[in-house]
Amino acid sequence: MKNKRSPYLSYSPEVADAIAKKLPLVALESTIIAHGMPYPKNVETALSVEQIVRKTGAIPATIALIDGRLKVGLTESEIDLIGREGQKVTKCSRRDLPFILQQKKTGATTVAATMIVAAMAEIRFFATGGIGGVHRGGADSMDVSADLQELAQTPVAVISAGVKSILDLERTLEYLETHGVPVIGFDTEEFPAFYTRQSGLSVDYKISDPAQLAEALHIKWAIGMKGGALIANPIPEIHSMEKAAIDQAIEAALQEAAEKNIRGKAITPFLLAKVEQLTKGSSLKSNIQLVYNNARLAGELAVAYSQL
Ligand code: PSU
Ligand code: MN
Repeated sequence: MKNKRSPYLSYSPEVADAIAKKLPLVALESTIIAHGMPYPKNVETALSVEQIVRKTGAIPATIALIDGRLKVGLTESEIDLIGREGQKVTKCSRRDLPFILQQKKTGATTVAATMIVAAMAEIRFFATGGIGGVHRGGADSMDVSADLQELAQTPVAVISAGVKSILDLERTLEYLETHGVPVIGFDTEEFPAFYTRQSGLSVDYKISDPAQLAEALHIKWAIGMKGGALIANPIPEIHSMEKAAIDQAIEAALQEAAEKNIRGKAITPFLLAKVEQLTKGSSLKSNIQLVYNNARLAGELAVAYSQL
């Protein structure tokens, strides 16, 4: 279906129907499918995540670039295509969108790119696993994910399980503070570190009630403030990993990345795959569970927001 807001935006039938009925929507990214998890677990996870969103009363809109269109809502076969093609699909952040559209290539959207497309479709909530941030050694390499700038300018709340310690968590939070991005801990005062609930770092606000959080965001946008918010939802205790085991895998992955001189957009997918391999799949299990947990919260927030 064509869209009046952008000639390049295409809604799936389910999303078009949800917009017509003014149902709450939750955006989902596709880089996590193509570059964040191996096939076929990536496809199974993406489909389950959509089901979890539906159970909350919201409608899922997985976002990707296909055939020169910004797709908001994917069919099962489109999700399968992105999952099967995996690393062959172009990873698209903000800078890439127009070029991948022009070339009519299949593109998987990062957090930044997913936020841009979600905002075009007026979707305010977006669930994922982890966001990009300031890389370790980032003060020297200047490797700072475009996700952080996007949070500063685009009005979408991103629900994540915090940031993986492949990144420099402290500098990531400093960067967000500088750019005015609020970090809200859902029912926690501590910023979670993706696989574990602890980081030793604090969030800006602890909020435990989705309705209260939805209202605060509503106020942010109602008073004309630009930008989004980072909602940090800790991994459920029973699925969290042992800190020593994950730290060890991350250190080894970082060392190999340095030896192989992997940089730029390739480094995040490289580290994710390496960590998964080194933990023999146990990090993947945790990763899947925390995404489910985030999808549920995002659905609840979208529903609460729609009731304001
Ligand atoms: N971190 C994760 N899982 C992911 C990503 C990051 O734990 O799948 C993906 C997201 O799509 C994120 C992107 O937006 O990597 C960040 O890439 P970069 O650092 O190149 O901006
Ligand atoms: Mn980077």
